Amino acid sequence: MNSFFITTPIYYVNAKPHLGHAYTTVVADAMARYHKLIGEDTMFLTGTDEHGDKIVQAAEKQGQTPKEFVDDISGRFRALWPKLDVANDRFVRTTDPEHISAVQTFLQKVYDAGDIYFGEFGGHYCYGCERFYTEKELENGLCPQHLTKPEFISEKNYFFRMSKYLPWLKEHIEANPSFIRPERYRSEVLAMLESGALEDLCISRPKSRLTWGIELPFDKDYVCYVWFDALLNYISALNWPEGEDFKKFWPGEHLVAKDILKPHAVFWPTMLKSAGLPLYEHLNVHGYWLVRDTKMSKSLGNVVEPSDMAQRFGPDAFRYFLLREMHFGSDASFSEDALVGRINADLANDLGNLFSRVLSMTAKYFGSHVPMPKALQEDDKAIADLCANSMRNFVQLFGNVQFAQGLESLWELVRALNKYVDTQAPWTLYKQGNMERLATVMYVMLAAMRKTALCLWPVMPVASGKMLAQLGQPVQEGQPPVANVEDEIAHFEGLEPGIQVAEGSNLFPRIEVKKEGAD
Ligand code: ME8
Repeated sequence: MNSFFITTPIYYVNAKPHLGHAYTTVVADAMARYHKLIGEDTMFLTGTDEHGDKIVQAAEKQGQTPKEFVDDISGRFRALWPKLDVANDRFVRTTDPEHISAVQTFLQKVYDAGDIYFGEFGGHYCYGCERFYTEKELENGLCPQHLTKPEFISEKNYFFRMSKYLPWLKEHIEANPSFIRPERYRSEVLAMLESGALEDLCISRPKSRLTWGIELPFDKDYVCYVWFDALLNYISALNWPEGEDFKKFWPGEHLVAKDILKPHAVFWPTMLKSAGLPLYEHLNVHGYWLVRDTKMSKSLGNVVEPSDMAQRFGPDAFRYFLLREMHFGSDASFSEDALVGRINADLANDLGNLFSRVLSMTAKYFGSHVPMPKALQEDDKAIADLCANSMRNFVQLFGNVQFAQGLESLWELVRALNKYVDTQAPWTLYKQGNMERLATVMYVMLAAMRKTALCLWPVMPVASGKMLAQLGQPVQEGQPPVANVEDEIAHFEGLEPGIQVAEGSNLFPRIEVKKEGAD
C-alpha cells in the first residue's frame, strides 16, 4: 500500500486561530482524505510552534509564564479542528519532550558533520520577525514588515553552512518541476537562489538574551533559533530517527502559505541534505485570504473566526467554500456575501435540489427503491461518460492541488444531471405509463449522484456521508466510502437495484439574506 504524509505549518501560539490557519488545515485534511479515498495509508500532522521571543513577550502581557501561555493557546488550536471536521492523526508541539530530543539529535548530527560553526555576527534584529536584517534590507532604517526600528545587536553565535548547499538546491529544484508548486513559487525560489543574497543561517540565540528555546547540545549557553527548531517538527512527529512512522511516511508533502516560502524552500531542504535525509516530495504553496482587500489583522478588526463560520453555516459548507473559492496559489477574498452566494448557488440550488428532487421522485414512482434499468440510450450514455470524465478530472486535479478546478469539474456533472432531469421529464414518462424508460432514467440519476457523493468525501465528509446514507449506502465514520475509486470511474453501475433509498432530502437549506433596511 502506498503511503502519504501531509503537514500544515505548526502555528505560532501568539494569536488565536483565524481563517488563514483554518484554510491550510482544511486543505490538508481534504488532501489526507483524498489519499485515503484512493487507497493510500495516510498520516496527517498539524501542531503548534511554541518557542521564541514573541511568545515570551505575549505571555508577559497576559501575566502568565510562557508554559501556561502556550498550553492555553495550543489548546485552542487543538479544540478548533474537530469543529471543522478536521481529523488530524497527530498534533505536535515544539515543547514536547520527544520533539526537543529530536532537535538536539539533529543539531548534533549536523555539528558532527562540520556544518555548524561559531562566529561573530552583527545585525539589525527585529523582535517582531525574530530575525536579523542587513542594512540593505531595511526601509529608511526600519523593518520592512513592522515599520519599527530594529535593535543593532552584535554577538557570537552558531551558524549553519547553508550556503554550501545552495548550488545543489538550485539544481534539485530545476530538475524537479513539481518539488515546489505551483510554478510561480518555484520561480520565486529560483530567483532568490540566483540573487546571491542568501548566506549561512544563524541558528542560535545566546541564553543571556533568550531562554525560551531548545538548548544546543554542544553549548549550554545557547538555545536554538526558532525556525531551525520548528521545521524539525515534520520529522520529530514521526519519531525520527528510530521511529517506524518515519520509515513508513517520510518523505511527505508540506502545505504552507507564501509567507513562509523561504524557510520551507531553502532552509529545510538544505538542513535535510546536511543530515543525509531524503528531501520532502512537494512543497505546496498557497496565497492569502484577504478580507476587504487586505490581509487580516487584529488592528484592522477584519479577523474572520473559523469556529463562528462553521457554527453559523455548517462545517461542510464552510469547507466547500474554502476549497472552491480559492484557486490554489493565488490570493482570494473572503466575505460573507461570497460565502452565502456559493452556498445558495452550488450547494442549495445545484446539489441539494438534485438530491431532493430525485429522491422524492424515487419515492413517488418506485416506493423509494432503486429501479432496475434497461439498456442505456444515447442521453443516458452521455451522462455515464460525463460522470467518468468528471470523476477522472476531479481525481487528477485534486492530486495536483487544483481543488477549485476539481470541484468545478464535478459540478459540470451536477449541473448536467439537473438538466437531464428537466429534459427526460420523469413526470411525463410516469403519466405516459412508460415505467421501463422511467426506471432507466431514475437509475442513471441515482447512480451518478452516488458517484458525486463519493468524490465529495474529502471536501464535505459529513454531507457526503449523509448523501450516501440517503442512497442506501453503508457509511462508516472516518472511513473512506469506497474501496476502489478507479473501479468506480471505470464502471458506471455500482448502485445496486432494489435497495431502499431515503424518501427525501434537505441537505443544504437556502440561506435567506436580510436586505439592509428590511425587518
Ligand atoms: O509562520 N491566508 O506560523 P503562523 C492564508 N510558526 N493562510 C494564512 C493566512 C492568510 N491570510 N494567515 C496565516 C508560522 N495563514 C510558523 C510556521 S512551520 C515549521 C512554522 C496560514 O501562525 C498559512 O498556512 O504565522 C501560513 O503559512 C501560516 O498560517 C502561518 O502561520
